[in-house]
Amino acid sequence: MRRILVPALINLALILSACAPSTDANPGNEMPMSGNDQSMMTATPGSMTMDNPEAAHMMEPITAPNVQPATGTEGGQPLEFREENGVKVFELTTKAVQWEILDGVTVTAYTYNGTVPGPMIRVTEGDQVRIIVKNELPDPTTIHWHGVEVPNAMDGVPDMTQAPIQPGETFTYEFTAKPAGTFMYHSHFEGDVQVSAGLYAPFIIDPKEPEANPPAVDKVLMISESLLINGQTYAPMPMSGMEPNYFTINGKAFPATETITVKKGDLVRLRFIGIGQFIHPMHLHGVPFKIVATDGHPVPEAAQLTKDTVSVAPGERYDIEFVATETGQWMLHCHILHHTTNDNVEPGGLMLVINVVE
Ligand SMILES: [Cu+2]
Repeated sequence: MRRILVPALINLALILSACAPSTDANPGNEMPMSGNDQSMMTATPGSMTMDNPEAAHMMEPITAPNVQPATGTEGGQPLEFREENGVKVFELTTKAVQWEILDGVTVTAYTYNGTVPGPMIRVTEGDQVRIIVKNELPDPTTIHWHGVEVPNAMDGVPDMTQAPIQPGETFTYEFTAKPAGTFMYHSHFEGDVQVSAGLYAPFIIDPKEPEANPPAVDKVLMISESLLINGQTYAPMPMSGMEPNYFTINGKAFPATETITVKKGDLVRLRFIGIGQFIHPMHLHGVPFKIVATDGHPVPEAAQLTKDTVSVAPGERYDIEFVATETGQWMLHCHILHHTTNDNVEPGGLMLVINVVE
């Protein structure tokens, strides 16, 4: 596969560099543009806007000077905060690290606080939240609070709602956490590269009124992809020659994914978050589940589908619940079966074990 990928990548670069400049070759582009000002333009995977030299970032390996191995080993862990006059204050630092997705397989990652995913921000609905972001990446960045209802100036869209946070600079986001549900935060600057490189993390808002029937086990599973060619990390995309060869749940590929141990009879909640660039039909063995929330919003009980597979598309969240009625080691995996491989070797990728014990 590597032998195929490398020429494909070179061919693609040659083809794209040969493309004649064109101003109307990107009809599907959602970003507004005026005149020749392309400062707002972010190259969309598959779009033919590569005459813009800015778009070349898509084809380059992810690098940073003096990248060190990550000190943390587990992403998505709760981030500590301090209280200042009733405000919950969190601190994030964006930085590049070497992140191990699998024994002996390491990617160059852009991270929040050194892990993939970044740390989980978990607050209660109505909390006043302040997040201080220091950018230690070699590139500008911003943070978008995906699904959270924030004031426009806090929305994190570069050159639209704020100036990009330049390397070495700090920016402070502040808003009221609402509504309750499963959300995330991620880079919105050259997102095709920075999000794929690891700038994503869960943002959970618990309801003000405690839940009547809280689950015994409550896990967030962020699904993404990586592309490694000859030890170099690239941002994978749904684009010829740029497809991923590794697939991760919370920054790890099977068998490095977490085994979730639950007791027989436990109510289990899994919060799927699609943060990669591909759709993943996640399939649970053993028992069916109910979809209790979509994109953070509760599904009324009468409308909850009972399923054993749910397709999680980029940007989507599905909270599923099931009662672990049977003991044993039950697989949870993507049913696009190429996604359960590591560089074309099965098993791997988007698989994890739900271990139901007495
Ligand atoms: Cu998949």
